[in-house]
Amino acid sequence: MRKFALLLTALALAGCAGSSGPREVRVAVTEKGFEPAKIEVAKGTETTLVITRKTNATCATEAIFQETGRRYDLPLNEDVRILLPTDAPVTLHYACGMDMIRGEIVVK
Ligand SMILES: [Cu+2]
Repeated sequence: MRKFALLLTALALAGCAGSSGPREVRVAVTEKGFEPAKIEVAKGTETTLVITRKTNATCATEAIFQETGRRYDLPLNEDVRILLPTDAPVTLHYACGMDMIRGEIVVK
């Protein structure tokens, strides 16, 4: 979490080549589940969710999104990129195939 904040700061300081391309938010799959389990995203900002599974120790080898009905395989140590619908306020719920390990994205 702290590392992420520092990265954002670094990008801001670098004046980063601007707002080309979608913003990225990252979620890791660890022994604790989806981390962070809850993410807030600004409405109207094109945002890509990047999920990276970093453990074989849980059953979260896929993510199923309740609101969109989409299912994504999560291969170990590979970034899975998902463009989020951000045009309207919504809470997107996603979970492993058994609906045991859960996460959510709040667009507001
Ligand atoms: Cu599960």
